[in-house]
Amino acid sequence: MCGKSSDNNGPAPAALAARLAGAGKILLVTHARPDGDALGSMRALAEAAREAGKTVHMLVPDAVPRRLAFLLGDSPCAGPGRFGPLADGADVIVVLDTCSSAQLDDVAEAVAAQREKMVVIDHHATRDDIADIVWIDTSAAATGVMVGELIDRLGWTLTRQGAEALVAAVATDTGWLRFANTDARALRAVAGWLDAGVRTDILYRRIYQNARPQRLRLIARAIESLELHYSDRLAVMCLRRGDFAETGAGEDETENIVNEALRIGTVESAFIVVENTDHVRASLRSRDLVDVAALAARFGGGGHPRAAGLRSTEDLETLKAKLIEAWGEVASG
Ligand SMILES: [Mn+2]
Repeated sequence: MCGKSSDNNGPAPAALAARLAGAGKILLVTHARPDGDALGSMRALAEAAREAGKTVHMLVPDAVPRRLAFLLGDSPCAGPGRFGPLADGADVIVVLDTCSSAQLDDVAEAVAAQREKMVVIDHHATRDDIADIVWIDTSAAATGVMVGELIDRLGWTLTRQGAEALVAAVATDTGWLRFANTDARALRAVAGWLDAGVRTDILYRRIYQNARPQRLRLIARAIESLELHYSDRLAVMCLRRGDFAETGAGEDETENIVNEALRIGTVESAFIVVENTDHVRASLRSRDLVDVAALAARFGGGGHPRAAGLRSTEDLETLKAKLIEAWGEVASG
């Protein structure tokens, strides 16, 4: 069981707050390929906990994407090799924005060994049994919304940098407050953080209008690769190793490219299959018809019904063909 999940009024957030209030040393961990919600939530909780007198460390299981590194400010963020010593020294370990072992990459096994110290704050439906205190609220637009509520519950102080990190968390997970998960709860939370002096225009520019030319060339390659299947209802794009080599773009410069295909009116779901150095991965997006989290789960991945992902050891063409076939089964079923 990963069972003490609950809404905002259930026992999980109260138990989680009590654990954090009583801790002196806190280790914050988020998922591999961290996004704005992962990093923003982690930074805000770190800032607030430090203000409350706690010793806090942050850790990601792989690398921090350079376009989002500013969200961590000058706070150091450890890599997977430091998990052991930091976890041994911590009173509590908070896993943010995931409850999936697969998403913890190289630290997944070490996390399992620290189970009694682990607590989880997450809004994804995909979950493994990694802790007893698990606050999962799938109705929350972002983990950042939950972190803001937790900081309020604890009576901790959110710094302006913390508020900015939470606006970034919620805005990036909602497509800048456009996606179906955008709700009044998220907008009220963001409004409170704007009152703290956060400038969304500056934040937008830093996150979305700060790319290298190589990324735009990579987007062009992805769009050039577009295939449409099932009467133009499924869009599939690919990025191969050669696309990265020839454009000079990095493997961390693919974020959101999958959404480009949703510009097409007939498209119900969009996939991008990406060949990385040591594996192939896919990002899946959907409107209402198909639950892509369930589809990703068939391939060992997970996420949200409208936004999910997976990694595979198959080659790109094989994985692409299997995904296209699986979508057909789910969409017609
Ligand atoms: Mn999230």
